[in-house]
Amino acid sequence: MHVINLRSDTQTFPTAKMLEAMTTAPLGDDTYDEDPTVHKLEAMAAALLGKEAALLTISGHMANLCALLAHAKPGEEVILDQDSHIFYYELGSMASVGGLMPFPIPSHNGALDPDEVRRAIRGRNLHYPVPRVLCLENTHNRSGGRSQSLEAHRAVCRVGREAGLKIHLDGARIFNAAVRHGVRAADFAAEVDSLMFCLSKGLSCPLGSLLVGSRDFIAEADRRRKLVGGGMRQAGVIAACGIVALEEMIERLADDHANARRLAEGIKAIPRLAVDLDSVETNMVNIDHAGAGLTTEEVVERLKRVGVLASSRPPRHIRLVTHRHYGPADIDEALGRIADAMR
Ligand code: TLP
Repeated sequence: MHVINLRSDTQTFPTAKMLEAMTTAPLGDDTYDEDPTVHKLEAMAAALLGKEAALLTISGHMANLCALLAHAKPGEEVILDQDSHIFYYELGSMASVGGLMPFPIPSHNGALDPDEVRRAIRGRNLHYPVPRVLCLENTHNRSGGRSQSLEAHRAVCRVGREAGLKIHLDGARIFNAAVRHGVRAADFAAEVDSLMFCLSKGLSCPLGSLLVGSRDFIAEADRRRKLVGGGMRQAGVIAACGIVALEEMIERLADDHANARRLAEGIKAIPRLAVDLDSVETNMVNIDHAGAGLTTEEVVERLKRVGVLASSRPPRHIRLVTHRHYGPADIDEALGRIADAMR
């Protein structure tokens, strides 16, 4: 039985062309700023997102952290969603490494409400930390891959800009958002000071993320990357994959979205599981298993036994993420197995 691994789009392997590119790319020492393949990828990323410069990092977490460290000083405040990846899954690194003060506020279906952001931005007062950064996330992981429209994005960015905040967008899956809304990723980037996107998710690279912004900002972020031990040497081997990803892997994300919808519609027909079809906007499906009377880990374990890997979103959800390795036939196979497992 072949395992159908829907834990995350991070589970994707590099394509044959990526592996070939890794072995043929010209290399140099990136710490000396001499890797031509890194230069090429960073220039491509900056151009694609409409920013002056870009910086390659090992992970999305590192790119987010470098961005925050470059934007804010210790004691300054970062307004962000309490369900954002940065707040929920990044070990509080902004506080432990950077001395930054997170100010978490709720999101609604993955989006921050402009009025709630406005209320969270406190004026200058002897007692308050200085609000410095507003963080956004699109697509939004914990809401099940929901994606804010360009209009919604612009509305919330306007609030941050009017208050003089720096705006950072965790766009780990910004191309999923762009494909979903039929706009350019650069349209989202135009509203923010910095944007991070991942090569290692639906774009299928083995690792790597890019941070984009102004030349001055990227120079600062480069110093922060070194500070957190993220300087690299012949990083062109990573960058070579990224170049292939940017050339070939973006448009196909629409297939992942169609497969997520197929999956969600199938789940709806399985007794004891529930899914909100409206929430399935990109490549993720959050499934409510409360009707099964099992814990999240028990559901994940049952699925594992039938060869379907899911990730847990306790207390009552599991998450399935579609990606390049599985087409409609695999989705149907997974649905059959899930139905068996829940019987
Ligand atoms: N998300 C991973 C896990 O960490 C949950 C996943 O499987 O979805 N921002 C967002 C919105 C993300 O979803 C992730 C990874 C990151 C940042 C961090 O990227 P990496 O894993 O490269 O540090």
